[in-house]
Amino acid sequence: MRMESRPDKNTRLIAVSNRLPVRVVQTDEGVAVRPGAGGLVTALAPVLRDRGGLWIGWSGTTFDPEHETLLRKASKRIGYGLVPVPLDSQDIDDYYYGFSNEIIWPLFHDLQSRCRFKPRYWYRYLDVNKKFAMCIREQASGGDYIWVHDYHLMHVAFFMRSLGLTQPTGFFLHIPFPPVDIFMKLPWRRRVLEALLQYDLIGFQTMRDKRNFLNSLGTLLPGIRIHRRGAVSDVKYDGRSVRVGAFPISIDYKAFARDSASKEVAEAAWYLHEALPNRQVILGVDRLDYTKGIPERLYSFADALERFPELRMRVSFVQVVVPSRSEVPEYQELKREIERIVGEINGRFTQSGWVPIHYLYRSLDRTQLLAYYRLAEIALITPLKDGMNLVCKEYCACNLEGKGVLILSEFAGAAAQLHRGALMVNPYDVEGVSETIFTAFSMTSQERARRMKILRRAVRRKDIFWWVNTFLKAAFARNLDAFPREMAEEYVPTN
Ligand code: ADQ
Repeated sequence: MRMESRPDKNTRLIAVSNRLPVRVVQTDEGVAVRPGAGGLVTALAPVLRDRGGLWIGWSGTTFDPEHETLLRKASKRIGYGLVPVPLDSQDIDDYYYGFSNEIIWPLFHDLQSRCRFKPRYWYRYLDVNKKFAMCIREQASGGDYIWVHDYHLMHVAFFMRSLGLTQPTGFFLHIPFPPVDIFMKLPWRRRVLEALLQYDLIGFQTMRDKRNFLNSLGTLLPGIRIHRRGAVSDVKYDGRSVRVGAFPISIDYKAFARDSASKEVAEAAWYLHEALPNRQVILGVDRLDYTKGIPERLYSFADALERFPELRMRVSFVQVVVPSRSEVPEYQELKREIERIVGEINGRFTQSGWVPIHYLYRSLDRTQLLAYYRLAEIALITPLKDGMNLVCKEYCACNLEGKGVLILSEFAGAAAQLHRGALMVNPYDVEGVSETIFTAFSMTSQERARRMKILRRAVRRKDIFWWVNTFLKAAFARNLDAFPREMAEEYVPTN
């Protein structure tokens, strides 16, 4: 089925993800459909429109038949189909909050002590993945390519096959894949691996994740044959041939560069920086999540103020935290912890006319977000582990004057592509991060411009459209010679 080098014109694309690219929300006037944001929608929408495609996913709220009518109308507006998968509140509790976010999310970010391996979660995860497969059966026809996204839906191809569907199906994991010793903790480890091998192509963010996955296959599935060749490997198991590759996701570089050059953004940036005169702005932007390393980052900043008093009055740290999973007690606890640390540091260092940390707990509109990207002299992006991290790429795309310095965690997937221009840090190393903050602060404008040029080029060359094309090319290519080893960048620490 996948023998052409590209999907031909008649191949319809069906995207499948936990969430639809729109949200169904309750407003004062009743239920409404709002557009979802994010790179994935930007990248897939033109392909879906072009091919009369579909997007299948959860609408973000418990199912009501009225939603289908609303989504049908919205489909007409946006130019491709929107098909909701009906989930009830027990599904959402046990499949979404439970299996996906209390087991797979922490485990795959190497934080196994946060996992709650409740069997109930597993059974519900299987039920919901089957619901997705049944929805695909209702919608799909012979010439479709099914592209399933992320850790909530690892079993969809398995259920598709058991329902007799044979369409070529790809899977992309947006989060990291853990090393085998950690993956082994998952009580259902073998079943998850075997289910993943029902896809025809499995994509990871980095070579690190791909290698971890192949090592788990080699350890847990005797008899598997892995041909590691280049950036896309070939795996043979149980009479099937499966492709496994690394495809670093990215952003719509041109749109970020263009929009950050707008008058509106320039003005917003000017006003925000005017309020912080004669200071370098250090910026952190993250979803509220324990994987993003926010407390560790705050402690590093405090250490920098302590050991490098030259920084006092001369830097302002703006930390934007976007609300996320706010119904979960663990996330509420993290919010309280962050607020306590911010209070402690500000209480200790604030002087007349200078507050060291500006803490924003809210979602910013695009103009505001881009204004912060444009004005910040330093971006401090230090997740404990991250599939890719798009914020660092967005920061580079918006850095039109080349005056910004990117400090980046070694454990972000983006490290593989950006390590040549960024200052790399281990987010657990408080003193190392603090010294790097001082290095960035002291960096000459020539060195900043040199590094930012490298960064911007890297993001521009492999943007979100490159990502979609490369994944689909790997799905349809006759052979894998087009994916040589050199294509796969990797970060290797130097000290
Ligand atoms: P996330 O964990 O959500 O994504 P990230 O890649 O950084 O992390 O994306 C966050 C997105 O939210 C960015 O596009 C950013 O613009 C937006 N955003 C951030 N702050 C905002 C704010 N204050 N207001 C509005 N929008 C804001 C998961 C994985 C990542 C992987 C992506 C994509 O965890 O590792 O990079 O998927 O595959």
